[in-house]
Amino acid sequence: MVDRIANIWGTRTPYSRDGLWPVRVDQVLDDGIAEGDVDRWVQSACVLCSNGCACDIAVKDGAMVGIRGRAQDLVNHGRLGPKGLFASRQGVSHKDRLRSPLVRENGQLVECDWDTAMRRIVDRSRDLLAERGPLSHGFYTSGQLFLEEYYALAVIGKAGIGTPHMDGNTRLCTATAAAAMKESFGADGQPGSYTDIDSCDALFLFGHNMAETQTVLWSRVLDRIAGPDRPRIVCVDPRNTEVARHADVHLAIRPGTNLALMHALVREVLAQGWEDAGYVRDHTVGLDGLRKAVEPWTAEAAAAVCGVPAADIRDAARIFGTSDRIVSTVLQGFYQSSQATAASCQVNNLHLLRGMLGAPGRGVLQMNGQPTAQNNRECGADGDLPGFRNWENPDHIQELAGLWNVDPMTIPHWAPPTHAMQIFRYAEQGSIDFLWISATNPAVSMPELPRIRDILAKPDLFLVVQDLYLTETAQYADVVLPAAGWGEKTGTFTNVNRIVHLSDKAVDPPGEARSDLDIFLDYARRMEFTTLNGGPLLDWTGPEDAFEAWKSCSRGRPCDYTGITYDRLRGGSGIPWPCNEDNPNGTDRLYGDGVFPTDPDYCESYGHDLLTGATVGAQAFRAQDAGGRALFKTAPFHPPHEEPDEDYPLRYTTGRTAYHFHTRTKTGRSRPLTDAAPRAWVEVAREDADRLGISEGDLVRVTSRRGRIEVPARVSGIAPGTVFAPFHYGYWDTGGRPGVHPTAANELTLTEWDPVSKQPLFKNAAVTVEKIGDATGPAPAPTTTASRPTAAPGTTPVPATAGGDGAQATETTDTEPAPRFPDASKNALDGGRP
Ligand SMILES: Nc1nc2c(c(=O)[nH]1)N[C@H]1C(S)=C(S)[C@@H](COP(=O)(O)OP(=O)(O)OC[C@H]3O[C@@H](n4cnc5c(=O)[nH]c(N)nc54)[C@H](O)[C@@H]3O)O[C@H]1N2
Ligand SMILES: Nc1nc2c(c(=O)[nH]1)N[C@H]1C(S)=C(S)[C@@H](COP(=O)(O)OP(=O)(O)OC[C@H]3O[C@@H](n4cnc5c(=O)[nH]c(N)nc54)[C@H](O)[C@@H]3O)O[C@H]1N2
Ligand code: SF4
Ligand SMILES: [Mo]
Repeated sequence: MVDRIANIWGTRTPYSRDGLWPVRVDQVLDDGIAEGDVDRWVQSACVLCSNGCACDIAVKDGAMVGIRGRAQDLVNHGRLGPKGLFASRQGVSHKDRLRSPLVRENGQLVECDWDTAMRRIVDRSRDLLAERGPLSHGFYTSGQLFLEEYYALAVIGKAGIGTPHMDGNTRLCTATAAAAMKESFGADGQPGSYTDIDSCDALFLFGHNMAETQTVLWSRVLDRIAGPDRPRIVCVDPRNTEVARHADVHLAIRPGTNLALMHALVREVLAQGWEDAGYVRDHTVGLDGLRKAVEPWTAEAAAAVCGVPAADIRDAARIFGTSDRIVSTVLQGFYQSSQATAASCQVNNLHLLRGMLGAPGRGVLQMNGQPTAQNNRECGADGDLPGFRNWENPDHIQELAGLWNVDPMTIPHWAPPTHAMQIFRYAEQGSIDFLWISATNPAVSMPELPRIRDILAKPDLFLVVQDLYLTETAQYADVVLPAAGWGEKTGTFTNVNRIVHLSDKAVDPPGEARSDLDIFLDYARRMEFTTLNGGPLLDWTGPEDAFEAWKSCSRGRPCDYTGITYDRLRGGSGIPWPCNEDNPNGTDRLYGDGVFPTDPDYCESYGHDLLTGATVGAQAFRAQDAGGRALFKTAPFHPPHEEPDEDYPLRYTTGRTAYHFHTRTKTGRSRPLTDAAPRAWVEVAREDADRLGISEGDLVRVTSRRGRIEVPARVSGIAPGTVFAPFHYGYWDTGGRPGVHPTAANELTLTEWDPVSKQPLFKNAAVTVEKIGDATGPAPAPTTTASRPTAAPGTTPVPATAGGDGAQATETTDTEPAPRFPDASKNALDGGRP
């Protein structure tokens, strides 16, 4: 047994370059349950991050009593991380679950039956459609539903109602991943694969604390590091994360300066002649523009802006310029920071310059965060059109209209789709009067919470909230719909490297709760949405129908699912798309042939100006004549809009800890995880703490122009001048609203977004920090992660977190041969390149 709270990544199973990552099956069963007691194991995958670890759920007497990783799956080779082990079941099996719908009566939410709740929604929907038309309706969904559910919602919104006001919390999450891939390659779709980690010589993590946020993927990296020929690691992050601790080069840059650093890296690669001239000539357009844009950015110039030594920037550039096989990952330190899309595209540019794409060990992972974010983007329950279709291409609209048998003019395409921040703006201004929120908790997760709370509380906004729990957001609703959660419904979802998993229903949902798919289908039926020949728009009876319908929609598009069936997903490993007649076993990595989806008739987007966000348009895009080649795109650097000044002298950034997921609706209901990270804190550098008279554990007030939080200080290894707050700590477990000591990181963040991806800037704000109370002990922050304390001179460090009895899991190694991608040889093509 291993304490998997203290030991987040479990026991090492080292392997060498081009080896197979060994199997290690991680398992927990409830106290008092032996393996022989389990009635059945039901196949699923974990929904507590985008890594998509495959698992089996142990069921006994109709309840979930344990979980184990699936040895045969390409993603995790049997492993699970702390959240998967200790929050999957605990997160949905809690007594707080919503068991029946609620409607507001005289200001109070009261229980009711489904008919009453749905009638209230449908009445309001019909009235508003008649009076004000489709633009009165907004839908704000998630990165945590299943593919089938998104596709249903997309068809309802786009073909039933015809509103452009649809988005997901994916806007807060990985809108920039999608945007960067569209700008560089012409369409969304992850180029790389996790198997590239097995083969790489160098691994660059750009604003990605993988050790805490994809713990099982980090185990894979740790196993390479422990092996005979470890890859070199470069970490770009202002905090001393576990990634940084293993890095050969740690660039602890100032938040908001990513693009300056990236310009310097690109410039150095070009200046040293490290680019692959043949690849660039054959497979890209736009090198001259790129060269010109980065010209001023010497390592010294970037060092001055980023606050790191020029020599370190050169070292990082040398590793990129001279390694044979390089993998890069990009996540929120880039996506939620200043100039997000431009900075993320520079990562693509580095790979294009060196031809580091589409071969083993050579790949980019523009990461996802949420387990099913990818599916929202594919299915179009966000601002995208289903199947990565281009809203500016009339033929693509016509295709969808044909598929759904509706008038093409119903499908919104006359202007760019409305992004989440704009949906809330319209609700604030009153043009959106009907807002349906599913599987997301904006009262904690959106920027500038005082404003978000005011919007949600508006009396004339009709608010529907569909969730597992009575969240901070649900407390503002007019109608609350109780949803079935993970393990209680069937559906599919797709992880970072395009691997599709099936999650089968293991147990019944509590009380009257119904799956999100059932709820959406019920709404569609009651609204009597029809096709052109008068039949029902959605005649699906369950998830498999929805999946089959989605397959037709995906046919011929980059995310082609036509070769996948529920049956094929049962029993073995998940399958990476595209999976079709040409690729019956799926596709491990994209772009091995150097052909990109930039054909103007096929591409998902004609792109944007990366500085302003202005759309390029069909004509100008065609004039670039990319036709199958990738695009070098960039923008000039500009500093974040809110920079430190005299009143607010520190840079404020936010993010995650290994032990919690988002607003803690699941992990906050798991004892081992809450014990490991019970309450909020803020991380302050030793230098700043000493200057401000702050000691470990002191209560401090962090103030921005928008609000304040009051939390204990952790004196940590963060870059001086920067403070960090985890964004997990809302108010559901402390009375519902911010009390005397507010804790939610988003009290302080600002209403601003990237011009291209429209992703909000959660990672740059200016704040001031002051001590308001003496410590009663160390800050309640984990000591096993980036938040580990630095000991003050002459004091003893705070002891490491240990989980205790509740946190034990078994690890079984060498039970089975490690899985390998079936067409490894086909996909391992080097295309003649060395
Ligand atoms: N344990 C856990 N795992 C999760 C989640 C969770 O809530 N908890 N959520 C999942 C989801 S939805 C997502 S999106 C991912 C997010 O995964 P990550 O992106 O890895 O997580 P974050 O902590 O948001 O941010 C990563 C790092 O960015 C750094 N950073 C801050 N500002 C800047 C900057 O300006 N530049 C650079 N280069 N770095 C900066 C922070 O110090 C932080 O360490 O995690 C997924 N996995
Ligand atoms: N300051 C700051 N803010 C951030 C971030 C940051 O780094 N810093 N990160 C941003 C990012 S990347 C993300 S992804 C967001 C996450 O922000 P949210 O999406 O608001 O966070 P969650 O707590 O995951 O909310 C998901 C909700 O869905 C419910 N739920 C779970 N499963 C189901 C289901 O099957 N059906 C239904 N109907 N409901 C379900 C859960 O109970 C929960 O209430 O936060 C963003 N906000
Ligand atoms: S790494 Fe992510 S998907 Fe895997 S077990 Fe942990 S939370 Fe779940
Ligand atoms: Mo996310």
